[in-house]
Amino acid sequence: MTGHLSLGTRQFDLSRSIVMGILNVTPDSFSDGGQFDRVDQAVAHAMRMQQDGADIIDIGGESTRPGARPVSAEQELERVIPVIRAIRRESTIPISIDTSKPDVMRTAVAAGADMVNDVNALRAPAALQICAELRVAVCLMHMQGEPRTMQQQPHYDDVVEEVTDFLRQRYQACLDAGIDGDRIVLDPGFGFGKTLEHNLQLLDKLDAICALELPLLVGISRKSMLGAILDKPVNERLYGGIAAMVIAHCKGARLFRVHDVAPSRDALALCDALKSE
Ligand code: PT1
Repeated sequence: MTGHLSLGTRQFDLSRSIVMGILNVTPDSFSDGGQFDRVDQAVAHAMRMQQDGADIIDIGGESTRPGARPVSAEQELERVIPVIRAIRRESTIPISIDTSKPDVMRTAVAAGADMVNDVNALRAPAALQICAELRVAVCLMHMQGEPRTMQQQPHYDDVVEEVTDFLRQRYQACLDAGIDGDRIVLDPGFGFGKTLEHNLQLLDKLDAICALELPLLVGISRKSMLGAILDKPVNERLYGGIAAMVIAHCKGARLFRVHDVAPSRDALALCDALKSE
């Protein structure tokens, strides 16, 4: 993969992999304590991930895990905005906001976010237009259904073809809305309305999506597809997740959304050292 990604005022050269460190600010992700403690803890974790080699911090205030229930825009804003502001005071590291809600996109970007990471691929009314106006980078992810029910009966005739077609269409919709092509990232959405078999087919055929010649992001870290293969709980999926990430890199992915930044950075350093692709 050659080319680059424009993020804020920065240009990322895609010959070096990009690590997006996950910062969940959902209540279940943090131990109790007041809002102030939580903001402090979140900032400390973000700074740790930056030190470990993260290129982007991805902040999310609504869980999109299978079975998760939606939260209101007010709730989401209350969780993410203080954290974005606080990280901005400490660091210039690019921030992405993991949201599907136009109000949250707008407010998060005003608070300092540089990228919108949307598991709904900007399908909410006005989301495309807002991202075009804000001139932010966007990540368009494929999902079948919605988080609460998406794992009930995922169905595809050809998962690779359907995901690729969807991403191609959403990419075109972005261009039509006036979003710059060099600010668009695609993501097949591992675990989002997909059986284990669907996830494995996508991983195996990731090169088909890379044929669109756009930067590809994958998020596999700690997910249940690893749990199903390894038969291990969420805190014992690191090595399997690293293997999946290296496979994805070999097939052309260049951005990786991970919990464990330091080991991921090491694994990707090896991948990046092979300049043959
Ligand atoms: C992702 C992603 C995301 N994943 C992008 N954003 C989550 N761009 C949140 C499981 O099966 O892959 N790409 N934002 C987290 N969502 C899930 C989904 C977490 C499935 C866990 C599972 O365990």
